[in-house]
Amino acid sequence: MRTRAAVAVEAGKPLEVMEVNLEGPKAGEVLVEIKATGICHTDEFTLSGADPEGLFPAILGHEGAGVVLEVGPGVTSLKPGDHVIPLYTPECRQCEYCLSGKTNLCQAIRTTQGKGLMPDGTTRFSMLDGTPILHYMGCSTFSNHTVLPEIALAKVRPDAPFDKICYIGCGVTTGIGAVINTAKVEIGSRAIVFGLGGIGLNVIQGLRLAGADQIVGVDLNPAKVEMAKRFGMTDFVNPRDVSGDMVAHLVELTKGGADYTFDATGNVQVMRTALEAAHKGWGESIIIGVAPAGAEISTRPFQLVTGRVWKGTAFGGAKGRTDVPKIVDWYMDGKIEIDPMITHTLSLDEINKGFDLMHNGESIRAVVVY
Ligand code: NAD
Ligand code: DAO
Ligand code: ZN
Repeated sequence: MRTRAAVAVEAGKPLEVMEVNLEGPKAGEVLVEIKATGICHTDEFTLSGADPEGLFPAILGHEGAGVVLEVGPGVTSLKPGDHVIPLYTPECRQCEYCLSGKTNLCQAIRTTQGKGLMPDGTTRFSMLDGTPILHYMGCSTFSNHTVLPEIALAKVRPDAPFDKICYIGCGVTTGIGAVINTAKVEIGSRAIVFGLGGIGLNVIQGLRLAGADQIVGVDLNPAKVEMAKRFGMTDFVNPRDVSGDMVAHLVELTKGGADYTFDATGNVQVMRTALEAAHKGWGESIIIGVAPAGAEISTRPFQLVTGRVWKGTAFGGAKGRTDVPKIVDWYMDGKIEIDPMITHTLSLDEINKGFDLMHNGESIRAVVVY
């Protein structure tokens, strides 16, 4: 079939909206009509060329929601008409990683997904002249139609709005999951969140859900304050307003250091501050941000010797097929909020505007509605 997609032709160039060819689903695969997709910082990271694993030409986008149109041979858990959210972290429930119960990093299709290919080693997308186009994070939601492996789709309730629940495909789940699955924050905790963007705000609402007493937000952009307060931030620190040592300031503000700190900036200096602002003896610091290629983190080992713990999280530690439908229910039941974070809605033709809004710090989430 033919469909319309925003193609990342090469790094550092705007996306080009064009008609592309899409082959139907092969064994174990599913054809999905994408109804809405968020634009995440990670798409920007890859498009900019800063992602060492970025491949081109490709169809980016990994934060979508849509409807199953057709299933390939052997697909048993989905049927045409089902509403789904694509998963860049699949859940096969059979691999060593899935069965370990210790991680959400299913490895069933890791190798081919990392190469921009379907599990059989081929791509379903091509340009009208036949040039192959690669998949991205196994999702490629910047296309009106896409093909995914069955294990990379979460079936969700049909009454949930696509233009809101697409955000559960990355930002919402990553932020809330970092709090609940990775940090396992307890009621009454003190926490610091570095970076109040699309991920950090969801860390904040996760902390509120978990019953944290103090939620300190840190950002260089004061325009983020109002929204962060709305989601539960109790204190705000702009590093530019702190004249002395930032760690000492945060330790004093949290009366000895935070029980949990979260980096949602991707800046390795911030990651160090986050670790060192965690409470001596038990504080845990969770890295969510994706740092530039070649960047390294450092601290004095004594910070760990004295009980601080450094952890990282991908997709908030969520097992997609199991957890994503539950998070959709939380949204529909009013347990979590999404609507205020969708600051801009665009058409596919306007997708590059979504990247501009992100660069300028003007959007939390821009969503493309097909
Ligand atoms: P965003 O651009 O919306 O937000 C980043 C925020 O950090 C902005 O508000 C910015 O002002 C602030 N910031 C930047 N530098 C800062 C500094 N030095 N000190 C304080 N604040 C600073 O980005 P986002 O969509 O929220 O994504 C955040 C990070 O999370 C990115 O690195 C992204 O790639 C990563 N991410 C990780 C996962 C995962 O599974 N681990 C998933 C999605 C995104
Ligand atoms: O299993 O080796 C692996 C890698 C899984 C990829 C996890 C990516 C998470 C961070 C990227 C940000 C996603 C938007
Ligand atoms: Zn698996």
